[in-house]
Amino acid sequence: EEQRSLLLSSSSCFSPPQGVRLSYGTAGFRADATLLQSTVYRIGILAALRALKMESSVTGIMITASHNKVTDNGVKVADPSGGMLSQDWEPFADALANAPTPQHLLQLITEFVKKEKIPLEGVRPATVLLGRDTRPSGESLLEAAKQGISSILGVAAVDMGIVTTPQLHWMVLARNKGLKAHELDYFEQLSSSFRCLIDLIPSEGRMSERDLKLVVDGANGVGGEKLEVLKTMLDNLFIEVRNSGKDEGVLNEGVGADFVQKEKVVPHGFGSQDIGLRCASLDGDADRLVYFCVPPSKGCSNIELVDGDKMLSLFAIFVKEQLHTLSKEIGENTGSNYQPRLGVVQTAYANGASTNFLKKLQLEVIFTPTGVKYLHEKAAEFDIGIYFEANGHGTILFSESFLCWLEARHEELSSASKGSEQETAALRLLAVSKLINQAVGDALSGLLLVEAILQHMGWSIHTWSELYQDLPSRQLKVKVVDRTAVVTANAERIVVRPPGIQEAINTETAKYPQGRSFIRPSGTEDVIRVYAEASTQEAADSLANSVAILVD
Ligand code: 16G
Ligand code: ZN
Repeated sequence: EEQRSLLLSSSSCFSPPQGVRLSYGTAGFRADATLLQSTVYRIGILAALRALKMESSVTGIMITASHNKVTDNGVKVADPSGGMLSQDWEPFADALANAPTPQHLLQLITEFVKKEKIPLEGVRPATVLLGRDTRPSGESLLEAAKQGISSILGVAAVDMGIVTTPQLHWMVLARNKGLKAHELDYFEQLSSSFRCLIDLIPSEGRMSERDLKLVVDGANGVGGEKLEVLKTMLDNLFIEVRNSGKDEGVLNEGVGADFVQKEKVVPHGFGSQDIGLRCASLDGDADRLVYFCVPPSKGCSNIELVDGDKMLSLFAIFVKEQLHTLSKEIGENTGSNYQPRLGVVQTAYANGASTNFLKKLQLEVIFTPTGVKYLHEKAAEFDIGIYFEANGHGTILFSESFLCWLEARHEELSSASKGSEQETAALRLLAVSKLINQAVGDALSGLLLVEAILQHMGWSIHTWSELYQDLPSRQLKVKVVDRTAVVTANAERIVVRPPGIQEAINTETAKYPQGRSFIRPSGTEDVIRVYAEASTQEAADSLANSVAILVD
């Protein structure tokens, strides 16, 4: 009864916006910030219920609209695992957001609590961690989330302040493992595992000071701000942060990983003074990362882009090399028969050249639909699963059982053959598992891993970039009335509805050497996205255009 009246009174302060239907898309709710008060309040309720349902654990709420414009905002929930909200709760999120009155809302909650058997009374207190990016609207939305959380008895909200999306996910995971989960602990873990990887580099590989310099575009968002702190804890890497959000620039405007990856041009604040330097770009909430080089001459405006596919390739090469070393025999010791399963996960957007490259490395390549939750889930099926979207979101997941085995193996090796290449390989993999965010793709930890591996290999960004040559590609979007009319299968690589379209796409594609094209409904906008690649840029453009006409 107390619970009922609490919910009724608090929800009366948050009426949903008129005439808009919100849906928990690929990455939570996103809209113009002025529309989101009631949704965020309701997501506060959901995250609190989720924490109670999962045996009074810790869940999280992140308020961000990532790479979208500064006036937008959004909200998403981190599950106790640190990953995305379990997909079977998404319909409940939709229903909550769209309930027209407090009475409807209460009824929905009552039914859901019953159906899911969520314990409301006599339970241990649960916690929801709250975070937000640098958007000005974040402060009042965070208040709304707090109101939602505290309208569920037995659940406390803890405000982590302005954090990157991956930091918030990391904190949720750390708290549920009973570990320290403050921002300083995060920085500590990243910087110490980075140092560990650097210390394990064979001495002949050391780079010159100039090669240790990296210039980072912070998208005028939270990532740049955090990197300014993190970089002071690092030796052996000299980071200059631009677009850190401290000066004039606007969040995501002409800057950031999404802009750089889609437009293939240098972000604001970069130019001819950076020719020859290694550059990287974060997105607005620092869960995406791409690398790039400023083009050598004025006439050529296209940057040399090193995207998520190439990060995946770099990580895969390094991990595979360590696994190989680890499996080598040492003297009488026959090593171990255990063969950990290494797999990589991509989406249809992965450049065809990257998929070929990975297959040549004899890696198991799996495809999933677009969206972190799908990739993450697949990667988690391997002992070591590496996933990346071409747009720069990705990470490496290590299974608990593999890590246990690795710890034990390392113990064994360090007593039997300390300093052996096998022991060093084990140490490297352990360091990678601590450096790379196990909850979600993280631009800051990804950046440190890239830097450590480049130093380990003694590679320049060009050596890395030349692992393979990207096929020219083009992305277009077509505005449509009803994007749900397009239904895809086979990880979005085939259209099954409307009938006939796939055949027409096949006919167009067949006209181009190395042609590949697909369409899919966006999960975040009312558009159908078109992707095409072919052996030349002209061909890719022309294929994309003719496929776009089929959609119209
Ligand atoms: C969201 C997804 C991202 C995906 C993008 C596709 C998360 C955290 N983010 O930003 O992974 O690439 O949507 O957008 O899942 P689209 O469906 O509009 O093409
Ligand atoms: Zn993002």
